[in-house]
Amino acid sequence: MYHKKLKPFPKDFLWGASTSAYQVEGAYNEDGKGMSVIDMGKHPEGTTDFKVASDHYHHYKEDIALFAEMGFKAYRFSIAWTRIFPEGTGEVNPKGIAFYNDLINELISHNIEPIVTMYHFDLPYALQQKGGWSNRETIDAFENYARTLFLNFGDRVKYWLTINEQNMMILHGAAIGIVDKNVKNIEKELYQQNHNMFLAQAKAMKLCHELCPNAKIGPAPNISAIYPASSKPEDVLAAANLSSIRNWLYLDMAVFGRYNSKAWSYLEEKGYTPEIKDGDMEILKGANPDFIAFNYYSTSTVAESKNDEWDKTSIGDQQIVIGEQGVYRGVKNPYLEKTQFGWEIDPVGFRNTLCEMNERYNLPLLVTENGLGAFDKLEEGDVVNDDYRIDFLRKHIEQAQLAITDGVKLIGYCPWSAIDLVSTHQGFAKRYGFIYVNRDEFDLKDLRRIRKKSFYWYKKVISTNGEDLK
Ligand code: BGP
Repeated sequence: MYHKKLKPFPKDFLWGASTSAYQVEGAYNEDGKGMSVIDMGKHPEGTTDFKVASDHYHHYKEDIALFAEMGFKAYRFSIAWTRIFPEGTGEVNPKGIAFYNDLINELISHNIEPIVTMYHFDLPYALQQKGGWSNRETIDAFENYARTLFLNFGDRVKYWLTINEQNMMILHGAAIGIVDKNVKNIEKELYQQNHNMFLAQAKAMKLCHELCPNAKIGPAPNISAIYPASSKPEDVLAAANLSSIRNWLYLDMAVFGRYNSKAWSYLEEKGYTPEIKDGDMEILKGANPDFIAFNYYSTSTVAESKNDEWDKTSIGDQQIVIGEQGVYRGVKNPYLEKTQFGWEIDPVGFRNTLCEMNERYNLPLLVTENGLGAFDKLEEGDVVNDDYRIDFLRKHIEQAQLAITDGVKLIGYCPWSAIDLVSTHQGFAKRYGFIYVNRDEFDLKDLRRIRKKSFYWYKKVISTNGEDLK
């Protein structure tokens, strides 16, 4: 729809940016931190591990000062479960509590709203050894961890996110590195884990409302509009299939506490249905999110499945869809350009996604990731001319404003990432930040912080509340 006049971004709009603990903090074994599945897992050859990352653990004051200089109203980060409970459960590690207390206080002293992800891919390894999310004891461990977070930080944290990209963990566990490839019938196992994570999320949402009545909590999946390759009805059906499995399974559960019928029928057809115990559905129905946080990078385009061998399930990447036999087949969208890493760039798809979620759930929406991974180049005089990133973000913010004018209740925009950090599976060379961190894949150099061109641009965007995007 064309609009004669655009609505402005709301006055208290949460402009900010995001990171996650294991990708930015480093200090992987300091101050009592336990090992996570990420610390113990393999990372792809030719890419760095996560031991030092951006060393934010030791640089957090300097980093937050830079976020404040950009004018951030909010900062979305995750708490490393293994800093709070080195073994996932049991004794609390006081130094872990102290670190996040300091971090939160530092943000608040700069008038930056902390937005906390409770769990971003880094399950404690001790829990993994006992079966991880396949073991229902992990649900209790998560509830106990959630309680500890609410009791320690709930007086200052008003926005909580339960689990980052649960859907990507289930659909692309191998790319993210959190699934054991040796398990038999891996998908069935993953959908059992999925069910258990849903229960953990529901319990955390309920607990948050009991312990922190003034706080808000929501899920944080990766959501993207799915296009049919053509107007052929079978293609339209395939797009709806993928959307039910990839998007709505996760949000219908978080918001309505139910498995949507198409996703359930898919699980039945494939033999992946999880075991549901007595009382589970009541727990799932009994929790209500206050808002939906979501990560958006790209859209997917699919055609009808030919139900042959070619339609293999993709385990390649979070944003590159290949297909699944009998369900859909991924195709290239001829209207979209790609990033250097092959992800399709679709700002209008961002508006589509926002509008679709608004129509379906009618809840406030918070963007917790969106951004461009690129090989940035540090030039003479500490200059990084990342015009391509500015262009990407500008186009998405323009579409966000159009979506607001369409009636979407968008409360904030926190792109990925506040500062350079390690990618999930493509190393340090794939940079997303407004702030350049001076290190290479394997040479840590001096980890100096350098303002990129996008830093100054975003500062202006925030100071004009999204009016000046030039
Ligand atoms: C999301 C994750 C982030 C982040 C981002 C970019 O899936 O929540 O942790 O890394 O994608 O992905 P990548 O690092 O693979 O480029």
